[in-house]
Amino acid sequence: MPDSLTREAPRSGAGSGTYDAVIIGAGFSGMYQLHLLRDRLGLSVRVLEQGGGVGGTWYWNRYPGARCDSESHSYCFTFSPELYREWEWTERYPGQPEIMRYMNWVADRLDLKRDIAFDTRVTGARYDEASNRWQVATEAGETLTATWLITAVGCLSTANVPKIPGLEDFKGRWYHTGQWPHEGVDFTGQRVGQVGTGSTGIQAVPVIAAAAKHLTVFQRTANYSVPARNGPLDAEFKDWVRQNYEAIRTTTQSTPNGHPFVIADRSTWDVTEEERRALYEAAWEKGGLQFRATFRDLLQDKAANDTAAEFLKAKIRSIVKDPATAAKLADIDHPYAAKRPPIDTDYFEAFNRDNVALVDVRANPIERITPDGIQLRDGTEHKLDIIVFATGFDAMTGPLLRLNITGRDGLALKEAWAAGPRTYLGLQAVGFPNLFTITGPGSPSVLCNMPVCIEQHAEWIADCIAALREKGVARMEPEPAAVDRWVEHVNEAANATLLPQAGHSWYLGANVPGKPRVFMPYAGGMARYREICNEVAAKGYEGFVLNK
Ligand code: N01
Repeated sequence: MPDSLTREAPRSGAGSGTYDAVIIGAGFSGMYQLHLLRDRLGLSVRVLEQGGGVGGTWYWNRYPGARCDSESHSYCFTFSPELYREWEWTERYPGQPEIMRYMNWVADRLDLKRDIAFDTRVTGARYDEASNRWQVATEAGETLTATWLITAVGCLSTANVPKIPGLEDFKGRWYHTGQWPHEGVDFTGQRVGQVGTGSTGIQAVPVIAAAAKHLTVFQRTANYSVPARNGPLDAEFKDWVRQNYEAIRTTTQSTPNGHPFVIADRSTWDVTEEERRALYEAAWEKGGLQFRATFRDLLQDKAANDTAAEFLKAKIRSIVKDPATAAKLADIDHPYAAKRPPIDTDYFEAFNRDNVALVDVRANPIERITPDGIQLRDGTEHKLDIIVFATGFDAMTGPLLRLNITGRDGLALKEAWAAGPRTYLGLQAVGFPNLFTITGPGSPSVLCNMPVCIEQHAEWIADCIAALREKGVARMEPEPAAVDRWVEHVNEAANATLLPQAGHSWYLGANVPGKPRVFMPYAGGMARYREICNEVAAKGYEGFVLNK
């Protein structure tokens, strides 16, 4: 990829100054929010971005095999039919370099980069009650002030590197997938250890295996995966996408998780066992996240879910030739899709290679990292040249808390959320006036195809700011009772599904030691959430306190 697509020319910092709005982050959300506030509302806006270019999560996640699990014709902006029809995706699922090309193309088409300060890390944001303005501090010592502060920092941008004793003494190289070197990593002739088998790890294994001398995969929790069936898109499909822009957009906006397919309107129990198997087989052949949409009750009814789980475990046993390895890979302890379901290209097949080994670190945990590799509790040492941590993120709250946000009366967001995040609609928190969190905890966010929920949030926020300005409202924050009701509703929505049953899922914050266990995303579905947000706005921003 040409360097211009990965790193912008150096700019002279953020520049202290006074703005209507400051946006933190230049991924999908920050870019669209900038466009709406600047070009539709005519506000003065500055975007502060830690990376050297646009792209957000895609700027950092350059690990081998990095590819989106959403289909390309739905993993993009849809607010403009012209932009939508003009860009042509090449594969069913876009790879990281293609997504970066797309995001740079959009940023250039909308002339966004002139208002983005790259390489600019926010170190703190403080609400000043006297002036009713946010003061945003950067690492370079600048201070920007703004009426509106909007976080567009993503849900999965704070890398979780496990605190394993001895890492500092490791003589080889180590990397976290979410902070991958821009120049890539040469695995040729190397003995590689990979910790983690989530969506990221499952994408990385086959690619690293093909390049390395040897790959040892350290698995703590076995995972389901369905083949992605990725491949180039033909001209006919590309035409169909261009011609069906409206229909595709209607589908993604009306389904619970924002994907371009509908969930089947049949129960697992409406069909015979034979028919069920045939439907699962067809979904497996089609590939992708759509497998989850085979029956409408897979995420609500444990017995229904068991039928999918058994089908997928049998697939693992049929692909993986060594029965002991297959047994470890199929020893899955949670319902299918209760954790974010991965999709893959030859993940289970990779374990049939001579140079790939699986180590069960649930049975025999990692004890420490030695200068030469990874040592397990029973004393076994795996000698390694490179360790890859595909160990995920301090999800959803991590990227917000590290901004050091302080609201009214000196209240730190960290204190306010000490027992877990509390928001109204995932958009605002009590004590933090005029602060909006795009895809914040309590919104569908990670349970939805991200660009779909990002567009909804950015549009709702822009409409809200426009309405408040028109009414002369200077300050907005939620009523405590509205937050209580919303938190209760988020819990109810989660408990109506099997999602909380994956006790170690990052949806619950369980992957980060010491993090409060609270189910963070809103599981009631994106379409329903959109209706609720529209209703709140139509009722004059019901549940918010508005001050002139
Ligand atoms: O992270 P994860 P991820 N010792 O948290 C293991 C999105 N995404 O980066 O389950 C040993 O899911 C951990 O084990 P356990 C997507 O939303 C999107 O893979 O905690 N193992 C688990 O196996 C996804 O869900 C796409 O027991 C340790 C793994 O590391 C989200 O990002 C692609 C450990 C972490 O899995 C996060 O996925 C990729 C330890 N100390 C990701 N600590 C696209 O759509 C953690 N683990 C492109």
